[in-house]
Amino acid sequence: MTLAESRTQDLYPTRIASGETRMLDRADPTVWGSEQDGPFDGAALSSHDTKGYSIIEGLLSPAEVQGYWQELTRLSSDEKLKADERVVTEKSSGEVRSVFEVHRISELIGELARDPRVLDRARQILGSEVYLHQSRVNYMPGFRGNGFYWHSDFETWHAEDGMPRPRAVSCSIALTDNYPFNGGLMVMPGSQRTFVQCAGETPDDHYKASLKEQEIGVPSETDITKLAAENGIDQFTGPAGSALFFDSNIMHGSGNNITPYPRSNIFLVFNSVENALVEPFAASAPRPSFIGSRDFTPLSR
Ligand code: 6CS
Ligand code: FE
Repeated sequence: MTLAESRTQDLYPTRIASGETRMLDRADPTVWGSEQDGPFDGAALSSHDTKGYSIIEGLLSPAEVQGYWQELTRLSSDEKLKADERVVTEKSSGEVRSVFEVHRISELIGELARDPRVLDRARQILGSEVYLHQSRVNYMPGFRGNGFYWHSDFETWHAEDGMPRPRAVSCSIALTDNYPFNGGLMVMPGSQRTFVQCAGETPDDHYKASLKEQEIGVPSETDITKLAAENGIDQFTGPAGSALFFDSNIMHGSGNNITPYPRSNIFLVFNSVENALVEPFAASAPRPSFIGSRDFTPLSR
C-alpha cells in the first residue's frame, strides 16, 4: 500500500498548487450529540447546527473574569515567557499577540478547559469524549491590536495539523468587553457547511509567519464575497464573561483594534477523540504540538 493509499481519505483537499479552487459541500454534520448529552436544549442545539455558533452570556461571573484577567496580565508581563516560542508578538508593535498552549502554562486556564460549563458543551456538540487540540489567549491590545483576516480554522488544522474532519469546536471566552469597534470576532452564520479550498502550497514552517499574519490558507475575495452574500455576517459582542462556541469550519475574522479598549479572549479548541490527528493533508510536516496537540487523552474533570 502506498503512503497515499495508507493516508486517511482526504475529503477536504486544499492548498491547491495550480488551477481553480472550489467550494465543497461539507461531508460531516455540524452537531453530533443530542439534547440528552449535555446542557444545550433542543432549540439551542438546532440553532448551533444551523448557524455554526452559540453565544452563552455570563458563562463566567465577574469575579471569575477578574481572576482570569489577572492571570492574562501576569502572563503578558512575564519576561521569561516572552522568549518562549509559544508566545507570538504583533508584527507591527512587538506587543504580545497570542500565547499558545496556555492551558499548560496556566493551571487556572487548564482547569477552565475541564469546567463542566465548557467541557460538557463541547462534548455535546461533538458527540464524544474530547481532548484539547489547541489553546491560546489572543490579547488584541488597544490602539495597535491587529486582527485576523477571513479564514476557516479547520482548513489550516486539516492542511497543517492533519485533522481529518471538521469535528472540532472552539470556545472563545471574553475577558474584556467585546464591542463591534474593538475587534469583535465576525462570523458568517451557516458558512461551516461549505469547505472553501485555498490556493497556494504550504511553505515549510508556515506557522512562524501565519500566526502573525496569515497569507496562505485564506480564501479568495471571490469566495468570501459569495459566502457573505449567502450567509451574511454576524458579530460576537458581549460583556466580559460571555462565551462563543464556534464550529471549526465557520468562516470568521476580526478587524484591527485602534480603540483604547483591549479585546482579550481565551480560546479553547476541543477535538473529538474520534477525529485524532493523522499526517498533515497539505504540508510537509506537522506543526509543533503546542499549536496542534498530539496528546489525544480525553479531558476529564
Ligand atoms: O493556525 C491556527 O491554528 C490559528 N490561526 C487562526 C487565524 N485561527 C485559529 C488558530 O488560532
Ligand atoms: Fe481562527
